[in-house]
Amino acid sequence: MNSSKLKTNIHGLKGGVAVPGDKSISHRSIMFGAIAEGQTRVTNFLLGEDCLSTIACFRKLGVSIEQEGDHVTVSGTGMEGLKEPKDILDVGNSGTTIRLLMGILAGRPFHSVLIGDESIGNRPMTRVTRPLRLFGAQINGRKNAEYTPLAVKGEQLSSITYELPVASAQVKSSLLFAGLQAKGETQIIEPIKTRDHTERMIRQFGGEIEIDGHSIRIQGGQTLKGTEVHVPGDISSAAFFLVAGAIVPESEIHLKNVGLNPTRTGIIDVMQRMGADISIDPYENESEEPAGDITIRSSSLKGTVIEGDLIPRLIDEIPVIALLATQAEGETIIKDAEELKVKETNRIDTVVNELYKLGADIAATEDGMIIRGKSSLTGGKVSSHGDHRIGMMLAVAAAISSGDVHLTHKEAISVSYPSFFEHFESLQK
Ligand code: SPQ
Repeated sequence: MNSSKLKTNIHGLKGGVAVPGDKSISHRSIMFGAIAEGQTRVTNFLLGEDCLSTIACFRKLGVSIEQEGDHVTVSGTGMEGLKEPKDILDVGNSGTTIRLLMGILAGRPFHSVLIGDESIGNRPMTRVTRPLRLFGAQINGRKNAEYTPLAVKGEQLSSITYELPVASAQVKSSLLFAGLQAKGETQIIEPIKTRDHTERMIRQFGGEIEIDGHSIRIQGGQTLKGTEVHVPGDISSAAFFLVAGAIVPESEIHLKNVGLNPTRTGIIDVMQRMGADISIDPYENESEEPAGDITIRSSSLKGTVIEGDLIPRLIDEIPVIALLATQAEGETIIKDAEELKVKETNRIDTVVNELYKLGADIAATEDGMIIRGKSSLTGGKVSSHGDHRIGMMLAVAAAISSGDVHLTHKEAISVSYPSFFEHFESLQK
């Protein structure tokens, strides 16, 4: 197997990085652009493989999408204008694409088949296929539509009231897309608040949505209008440099235009609680999605407990927070995070196993992990297991390792951050 030797023993990361556009917002900009009437212009679109899969799927649904660098123009067809795809819709590695797309297809009067890569084939889909069937959609697939390949035959949908059994922005968003097409008012109740990009975008595209605590109501039959979407930098990508800046000695990193939506900033709260030296300079603009600049400097850190309502606000950052915790004095406990088991990999197992190989004192629990610091990472042979976030976390771990670190499946990083190594190296000069 091909493995890459990563840079180790790094000191003094210095400089600035503008991380690429937010993945969640980029996906949604294409989806809303497609189902809206008129043109949508997107700037700072993420050119990661996942978002390119979303573009490819909507082209197959008859939507004209032009892309020039990170500028994308979507010629919206309106919900009614989507066409039956003549080919299979391949979502690649993207859970967001398949789950949200199913909510749109559930109400379209045609037949479509969805597949993805090996990782997608192991990720649970009943969380969306069950409620979409309650709306009236016909969905078939392996193990009673738990796994891909999935076949969707859209129907005229009837609204539902649905309490989400798991805190998931993907499930919520999928049901909001179905609710937009259903007769009457749909109500969705979240157990814990999750990222709210879909709700914000419905308003941005001229739609109406009522949010009252954990309850969301949407009327079916609304027409959305194309608009301009400026995608802020992805805080989930910035997270790797936030942690690198905190743990690589003598570092100072400036991160520009990072999305600061409060449903995503759990990592900042946790890092501040652990003693990180972070300063935030929020932009004063009217945009739907808040953003700003962040500066991080290395500092000493202490362990903490991460649990409950905080988990959905930092779910994708847990792999790199686990690395951060290896460099904090004392114990860090991460709990209530069972959802990590159904990501691109089982992220409890992959984080624990790979960091353990590098010398960390880390153990898995039923719903998270326990990390004891501060430990010296000594190096070893590790793998991303095809998971972009594990790959980038290991590259940052290598930076503080004393011995050689060899990484296999480094290519997975292109899913969300194709220029990651270029940006990381620019801070090492
Ligand atoms: O799209 P995908 O593959 O599910 O990507 C991940 C990631 O790490 O990039 C999760 F593995 O992000 C999800 C996130 O975990 C993106 C997302 C969204 O855009 O709505 C929501 C979260 O997933 P979930 O299952 O909690 O709704």
